[in-house]
Amino acid sequence: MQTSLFLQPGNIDQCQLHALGGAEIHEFPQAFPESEASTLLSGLLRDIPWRQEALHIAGKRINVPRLQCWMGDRSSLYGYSGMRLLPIPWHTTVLTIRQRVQALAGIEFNSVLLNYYRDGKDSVAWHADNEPELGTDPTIASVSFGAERYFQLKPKQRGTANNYRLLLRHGSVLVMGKGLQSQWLHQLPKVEGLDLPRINLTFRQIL
Ligand SMILES: O=C(O)CCC(=O)C(=O)O
Ligand SMILES: [Mn+2]
Repeated sequence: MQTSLFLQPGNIDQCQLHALGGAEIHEFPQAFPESEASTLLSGLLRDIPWRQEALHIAGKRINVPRLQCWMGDRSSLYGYSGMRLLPIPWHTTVLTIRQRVQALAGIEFNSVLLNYYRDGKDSVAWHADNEPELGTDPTIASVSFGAERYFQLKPKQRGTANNYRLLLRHGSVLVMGKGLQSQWLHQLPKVEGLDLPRINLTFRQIL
């Protein structure tokens, strides 16, 4: 039977569990094999209409240190840090990626935020993805292509657990489960001297 290929929450041979205090991450280090991941990376670099978004702080426009694209069903309007992002329609390559990710996560997603880190100077600062439109404690699936970078995590309440980090491999998927957005913060720090691009897709369910 087809569904038996996908034991929940994914292909168990390939799944590594990271148990953090009060939260779990399921990592699929090779959800997309090397050559497929490389084809997907170059397709996304070429085809996605990457945009420079900006924050407006104290009357100043500050560019976020990465390029982005918000994609999804028409209803999935999303905003954070004062930004409103209108989704563009699904790109076929991204739909192919979503299919694999949904099978691993065992749930459906109606939107995705794509981030393009052009080199080690691009980054994302400490945050949790806990905007009201994601509901309470959402499951978010994160796909990485390109340069390997560290994903750092720290508990929101200091002293309740040790900080944690994991390497985001080319073609890997992280399924960030319950507790991760409510109890933890995450970031992708800058890397000195890194001259290679990375693309990340975080699949979400906007309610
Ligand atoms: O690039 C990553 O791995 C993380 C991106 C992220 O946390 C986000 O877009 O909310
Ligand atoms: Mn995030």
